[in-house]
Amino acid sequence: MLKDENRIFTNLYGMHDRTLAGAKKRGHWDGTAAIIKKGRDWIVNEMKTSGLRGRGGAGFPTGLKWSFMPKESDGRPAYLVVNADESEPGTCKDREIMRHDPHTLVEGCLIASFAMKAHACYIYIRGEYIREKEALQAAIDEAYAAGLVGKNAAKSGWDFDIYLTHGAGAYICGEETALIESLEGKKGMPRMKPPFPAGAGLYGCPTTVNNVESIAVVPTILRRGGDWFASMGRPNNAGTKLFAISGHVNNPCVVEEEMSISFEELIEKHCGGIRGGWDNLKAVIPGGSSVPCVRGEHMRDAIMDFDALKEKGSSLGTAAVIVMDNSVDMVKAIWRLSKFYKHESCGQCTPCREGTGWMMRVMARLVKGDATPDEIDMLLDVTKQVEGHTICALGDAAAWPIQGLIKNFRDEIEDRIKDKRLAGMAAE
Ligand code: L3W
Ligand code: SF4
Repeated sequence: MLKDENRIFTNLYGMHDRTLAGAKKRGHWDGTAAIIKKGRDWIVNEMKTSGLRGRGGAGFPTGLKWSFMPKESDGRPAYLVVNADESEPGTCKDREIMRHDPHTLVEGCLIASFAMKAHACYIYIRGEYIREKEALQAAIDEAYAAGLVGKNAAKSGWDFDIYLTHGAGAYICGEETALIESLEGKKGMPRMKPPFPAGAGLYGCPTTVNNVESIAVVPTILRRGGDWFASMGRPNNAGTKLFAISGHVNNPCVVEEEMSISFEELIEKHCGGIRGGWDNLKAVIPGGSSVPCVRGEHMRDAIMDFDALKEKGSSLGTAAVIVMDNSVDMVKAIWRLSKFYKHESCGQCTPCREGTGWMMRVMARLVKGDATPDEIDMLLDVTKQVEGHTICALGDAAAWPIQGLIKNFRDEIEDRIKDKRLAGMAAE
């Protein structure tokens, strides 16, 4: 359980002043120049010590990612790009940072950019985030007016500019290379990797793309030390984490907690329990819609971190915890997700373009019970043909929820096929 003194986001619920004056009162922008003057190697090493893993879904170690940026300049500028295109269904944690604690992000952008020799940072914010864009832009403007960014930012000797770019509502632009394409003014279509952005990213220049939460925690980690952050959670699963809990809990919320908190404690302490009690828990998608669901009875003792949820056959993803009670029609719920991925596929690679449509259509027939039992295995086989065979992770994201459904709720699909009355009810 997270102690109050270890909280990084002290204004997550907007109870305090989010302006620069309020942020400074809560300890932000304190000694920023002194941190920068400790130098790049110190910052990157401290980030490695912290054990911070990327908060955008993949959990890639942040310090390691920063260390991929070229040490010596070859004449190309370097860039930091912040992925604020928070679009994964269920995920609404970065939104709270940008609404209520935007200075944590602006200060983090300066320090992270310095560590990667970037004089410019681009924040790419989701098209639907209108108020969040206004709050973040206001924080950037305040930081410019106070000399915290711009020439000789925060009196650190480093010149630094920050630009906020508004997306247009495409989920795929949250994929880092599609985001870069969109920033360049092109259609948001993912690029093949490698090269990774650190080698050739924005305008072909060395670029690091990090999630909002990953960057917003940087100043506090460096003020308090990598060891402090690493002392929370478990080895390989360090620090504090924002969890966005939605669905059939009594009080859905976004909360900062210690990594590796148990699912039961997370739900009891912050959400007032499961709607109708624990016996009413049917399934949980623990990391945003892209990850497989887990049966309710297997979740109660679950540890909420990268390694433990992998052992449960799922993933921490973005820590968007979608709770479903016994009223949920699982087949229909997962069909709805397959419709989403079909809609958001950019269409440039065949297994995803054709596979998402194919999977959605078979799922629609399963909802109606209009299939034969052997088609369940055929559908599973198709998900395996899509998984790992596409340019970006959207193909995997479309395949995994269906794999989770078949693994955990095959009986429900079979019952629908056997008894069309159930399907009739589902179609209503
Ligand atoms: C250099 C290497 N860099 C990996 C970098 C890479 C990226 C990061 C993670 O997808 C997942 C996806 C969603 N040299 C490198 C390297 N990198 N190897 O590390 O890379 P990767 O490929 O593991 O993942 P990704 O392409 O970033 C992200 C899942 O997250 N997800 C969430 C999606 C939605 C949101 C949102 O709304 N905010 O994030 C949920 O599960 O399905 O699997 O930077 O360049 N050898
Ligand atoms: Fe586009 Fe899908 Fe291929 Fe990603 S996997 S590049 S979204 S078609």
